[in-house]
Amino acid sequence: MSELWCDQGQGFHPASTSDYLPVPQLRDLQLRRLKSVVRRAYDHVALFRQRMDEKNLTPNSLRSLEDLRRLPFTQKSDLRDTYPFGMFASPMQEVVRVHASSGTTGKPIVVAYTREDVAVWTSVMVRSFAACGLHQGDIIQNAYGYGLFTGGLGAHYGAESLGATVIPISGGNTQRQIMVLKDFGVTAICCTPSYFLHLLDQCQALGVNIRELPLRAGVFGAEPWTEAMRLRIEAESNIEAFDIYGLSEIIGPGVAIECGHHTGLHMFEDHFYPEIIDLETDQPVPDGMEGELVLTTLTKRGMPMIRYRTHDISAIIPEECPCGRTIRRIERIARRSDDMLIIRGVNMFPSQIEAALLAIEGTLPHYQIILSREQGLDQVEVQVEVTPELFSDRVSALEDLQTRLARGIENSIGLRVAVRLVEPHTIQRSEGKAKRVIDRRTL
Ligand code: DLL
Repeated sequence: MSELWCDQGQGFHPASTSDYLPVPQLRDLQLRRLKSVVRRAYDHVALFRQRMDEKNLTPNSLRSLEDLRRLPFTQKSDLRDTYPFGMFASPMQEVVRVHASSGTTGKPIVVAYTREDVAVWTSVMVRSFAACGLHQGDIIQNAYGYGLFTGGLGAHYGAESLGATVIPISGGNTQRQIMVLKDFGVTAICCTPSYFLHLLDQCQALGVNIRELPLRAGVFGAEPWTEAMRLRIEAESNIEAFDIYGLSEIIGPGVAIECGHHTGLHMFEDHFYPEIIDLETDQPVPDGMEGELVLTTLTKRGMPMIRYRTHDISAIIPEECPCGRTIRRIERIARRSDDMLIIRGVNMFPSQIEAALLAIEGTLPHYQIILSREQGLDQVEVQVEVTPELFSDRVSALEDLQTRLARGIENSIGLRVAVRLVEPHTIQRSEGKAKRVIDRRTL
């Protein structure tokens, strides 16, 4: 990893040579790294070796980047099935950090970083911030959550290494966020786009004119958002809004980022190799066509991921970007091919709510999850039918059930939700697949 740092008159700026490598050199580098990461996964991850053996493949089968398509996919369920550490390729002594993210059931998926992985992660976050025009002298309010979620620490290390001043405020406590935004001369903010909309609403309610503050950039990600949201954010706050993409399984934030042209997200493909596969056939599609994004980590040591199915829908943009970066762009991610929901930046699956409901007696397996947005904040209501016996019971029994369900769901997904108990047969039945989720979130 050779990151060139040079003084461009505004403090130290990462010139990020890796963003501008001549394409043949980049492909060479990718192939060399791919061979080495496949070897590492084969030697140290039993599940990967077994899948390769089943296909009669060895790391030596890989001669070109195109050969990648012959390799087996990795799925989120593989991480769940080998919970907690089964996909690690490094001994625990070399793992300096773990993070975790929601799986489809009660258990999270766990990801590992060696010291080298943290350094790579930091470098791609530095390159991300630089693509947003940030540098030493910027004051970055980092409102991504710190903890098992990768957002907080990922952005933190990157911002610090950039030479900027980081305010590690983490998520939540909107009044304090606004006070800091106002009083600390913040020039950039990192948070989910929906939380920023909430901040805008609250600024207005508190009579704070955000347009008069030095804030000039927002680095928004961890959930899908739209061009309409960007337009509203930029018009109301007079900042430039950048889309940042990433996922725990691959590294966290910093897999791809928009540059100032805002025409897709540049993938740091010297570290993460993208493929797009057809949703029906699972076969790679040509550049420009939409499909599921599949990612291979080229340099990860702690937990390499080979052909990881993100379930995020995107396309590779074949045209060169006017910014001159040679790393390719992907289309912004607007939807997924599975039923994962992202609520206030937290990932969850309806199956997690279902499991929490089924664990408690008195409910019927009929429920619906209703998502809405109030003052920019996602709200979740879980409507659940209760048994006829319970419904004719005392009010206190119903209240008690409601509390237990809310607690069970919160334990499972880590978010407080409103639970509404409804009479048997009130939730609309569907003739085919049950419609479990009604998403009324707009803007
Ligand atoms: O959300 C990492 C992250 C943190 C990215 C902060 C950006 C900023 P996970 O919690 O593992 O990791 O969730 C990953 O979130 O597969 C997408 O479905 C979704 N996602 C992340 N960024 C974007 C984005 C972090 N910019 C999952 N646009 C991914 C759309 C996004 N969806």
